[in-house]
Amino acid sequence: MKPRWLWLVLLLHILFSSVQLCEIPGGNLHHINTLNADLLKLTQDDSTEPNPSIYLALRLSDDHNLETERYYLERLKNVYQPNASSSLVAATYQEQPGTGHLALYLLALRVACYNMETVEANRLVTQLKLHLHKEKEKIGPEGHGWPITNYYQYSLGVLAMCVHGKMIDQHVIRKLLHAEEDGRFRGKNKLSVDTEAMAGLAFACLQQATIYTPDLMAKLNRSVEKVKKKILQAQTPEGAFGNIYSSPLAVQFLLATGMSQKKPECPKGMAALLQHLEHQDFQNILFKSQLLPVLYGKSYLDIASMECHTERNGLVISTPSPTLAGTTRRRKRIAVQLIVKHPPHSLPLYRRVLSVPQGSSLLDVLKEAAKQALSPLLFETQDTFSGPLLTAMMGVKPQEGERKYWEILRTPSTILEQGIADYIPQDKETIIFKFSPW
Ligand code: B12
Repeated sequence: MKPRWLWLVLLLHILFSSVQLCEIPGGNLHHINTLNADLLKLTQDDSTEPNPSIYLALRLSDDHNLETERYYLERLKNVYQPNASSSLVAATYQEQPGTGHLALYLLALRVACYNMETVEANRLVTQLKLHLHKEKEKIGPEGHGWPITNYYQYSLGVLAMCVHGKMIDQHVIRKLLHAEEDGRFRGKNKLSVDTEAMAGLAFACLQQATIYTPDLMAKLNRSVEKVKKKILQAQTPEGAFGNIYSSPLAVQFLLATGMSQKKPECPKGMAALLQHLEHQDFQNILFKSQLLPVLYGKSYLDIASMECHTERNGLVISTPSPTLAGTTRRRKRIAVQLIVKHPPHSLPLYRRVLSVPQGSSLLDVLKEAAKQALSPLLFETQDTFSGPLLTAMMGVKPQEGERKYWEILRTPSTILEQGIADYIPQDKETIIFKFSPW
């Protein structure tokens, strides 16, 4: 943990230097290095599946630990290309990776300057093409349906193809343009800034390609401006775009599209991000890995021009901070109420007040509820790149293809901006789990 005065000095330095530029000068800033080293440390955890987003962040950094990066790429290959991998302990992907995962992996290969002129690499590109085709078909000719995954992953797929300089079926692009124009990047009647930003990055990449018709180019130009307008309008008084977790990607988009340096929105957003970094002590992996490129003034669009030579190789893996043994004993206990709702049934499927140590995560509360001898809570989770997603409660889960999920709210109706592993409930708080459409 850094002393507070050091954070303050760094923050002031960064804020001062970002007044004119929507970029932070990288390199010697200590806390950028801390985030960098922190992500590097995450690569050492062999117990979790490697995450291409972490790799993208490390590669887009100005400071590297090339050996660790090489090792992590090998781990990614073991998962996504088990046949091509030389490792004997190759982990096999249970099913074919879906659109988003495949797209992230292809971005990882490009950011590593991997030779794509191989049968295996071409097979992956073809696979992504096929995924995008199926996503497009699922949306339907009128554009009223939804992709198989979601528009965020659809955009990631388009971005990955574009970054590799691959020609994309213009119908696939037009579907995404149409969805943007039609305001379909929404969740719960609220703009999904993450999705806008990811689609915006894909459009911005396509803008730079010279292989599409003038009519399509004109549409792309218009959409980039629209995305920019929506993202800027989504800025909160505190400076976040949408919420703090969508802000790194939003700033990536603004950087990639040459946000006017005279405008105050970008430095304001950057200040909010830095403040969050300071206060939250680097919690969320997705947030961290989408933020690091921003701190170097980069975006996922920069992957397209990666050259991979003369890289600064000196980043060291930080040693674990000493834990204060015994200080967690005798924590005050708090009461948290859990309610599980399954509309239209008016009676909750579950309701109980649990007693847990202060500082417990919501996941800890769920585990405590599951341990109760009398009417235990039943729940299931699925590991994702954002952490454990709550997938089933009291045996209720979405059917194959059903657009429903377990929404998490704080009474009376505040939608949580964090998942079960990250959210820390307060004393006497009531958390509602509601099986909802999305
Ligand atoms: C689409 C989406 C959803 C969809 C996913 C369904 C689907 N099949 O597409 C639905 C509507 C279910 C959803 C739900 C939630 N979401 Co959401 N979601 C996204 C979005 C826009 C894209 C995810 C994606 O496809 N990633 C790409 C693929 C390749 O990565 P992946 O890890 O395989 O993706 C899976 C996970 O991201 C998972 N997922 C989606 N949301 C969340 C949230 C959490 C906390 C976890 C652990 C997993 C998870 O669903 C994806 C598909 O399987 C992201 C934005 C982003 N920047 O990632 C927000 C995002 C991840 N969601 C977020 C939140 C807060 C939630 C909810 C907690 C909201 C709530 N209060 O109910 C719930 C999860 C509740 C639960 N049951 O655990 C936040 C997470 C912030 C954080 N602090 O971690 C994000 C970053 C949006 C934001 N800026 O606020 N989400």
